Amino acid sequence: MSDKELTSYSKDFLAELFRKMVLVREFELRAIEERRNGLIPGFIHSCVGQEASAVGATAALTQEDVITSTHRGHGHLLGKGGDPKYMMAELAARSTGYCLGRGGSLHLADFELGILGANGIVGGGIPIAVGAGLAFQMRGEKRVSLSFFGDGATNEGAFHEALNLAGLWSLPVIFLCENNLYGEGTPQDQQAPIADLAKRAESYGFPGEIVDGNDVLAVYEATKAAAARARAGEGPTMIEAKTYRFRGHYEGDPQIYRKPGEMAEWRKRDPIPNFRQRLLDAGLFDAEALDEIEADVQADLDEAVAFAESAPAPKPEEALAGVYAETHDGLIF
Ligand SMILES: Cc1ncc(C[n+]2csc(CCOP(=O)(O)OP(=O)(O)O)c2C)c(N)n1
Ligand SMILES: [Mg+2]
Repeated sequence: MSDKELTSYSKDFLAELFRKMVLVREFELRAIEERRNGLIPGFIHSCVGQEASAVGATAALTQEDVITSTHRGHGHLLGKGGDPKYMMAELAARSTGYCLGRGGSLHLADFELGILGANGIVGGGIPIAVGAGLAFQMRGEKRVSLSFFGDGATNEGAFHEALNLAGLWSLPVIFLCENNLYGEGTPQDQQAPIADLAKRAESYGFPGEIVDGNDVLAVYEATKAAAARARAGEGPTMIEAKTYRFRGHYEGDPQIYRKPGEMAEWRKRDPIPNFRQRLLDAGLFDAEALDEIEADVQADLDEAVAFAESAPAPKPEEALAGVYAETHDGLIF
């Protein structure tokens, strides 16, 4: 648990952290339900259980800062201000979705909100975040780029190349590893020779820090400090948020790889009920106020599902629109 007193934060800020974590959890559960109902085609990699890292990290960024995300990215997007209506419509392959219904979960993006994109390629977002950080440095902008990725991604070449350059050039980048102990069905101890992945940062010349990834305030504080370092020109930071996913790698995953008792242990550390209890114990909110936030989230999600249902699918004849760009002399690429 983060050591700072809850009362040192504003009530609005704490309520917003709670609301966003509930939104992420309930968005995922609703998307899973709507997939069963036939509204959503394709895979869903939900981040149920990992809400604190998504919400805590993005709460420490400004709108001008950017993120890159993963195949498990709905929480990252919602944290950064993504609209559940456009997300739900995109998941449902409707023309009103973020990518006009052509991309789905793995391609969600909103450049205006600094969301440079989810990514179906494991580790694929990490070099993109480094490129954004390089652009900010070259333009003299005090912006920060944050890349979310999983434990499995830290075994990809792209991770090592990206961290090396970011360290060499002191780029304003935060590498936020959500270590949920598995890469698909492979336990972390069968895919890497070390358990604490944050150690990898040291070999690229910058600090790596481990935080309780189920404590939204701990992740927020670590990210805030890393963002301050980046803005001061002191270079990158890696944050390893230790966490756990409560559902399968994808919906339908039989999850035969889980260690006995592991889920029950992590369930005790569920980020949302624990944060709710902290807010109640501190006397900052009563149960009714928090219930109301939960009810508001459900209303927003009802609206998001209705928005997705009411929209048409993209037209086949428009399939190539936006794929090619015309140059000044009319050539199409
Ligand atoms: C380059 C690449 N290799 C393999 C895959 C297949 N794949 C999709 S998700 C995944 C596991 C990723 O594990 P991790 O980075 O820990 O993220 P998590 O799923 O745990 O959030 C794999 C191997 C892929 N999409 N891209
Ligand atoms: Mg993982």
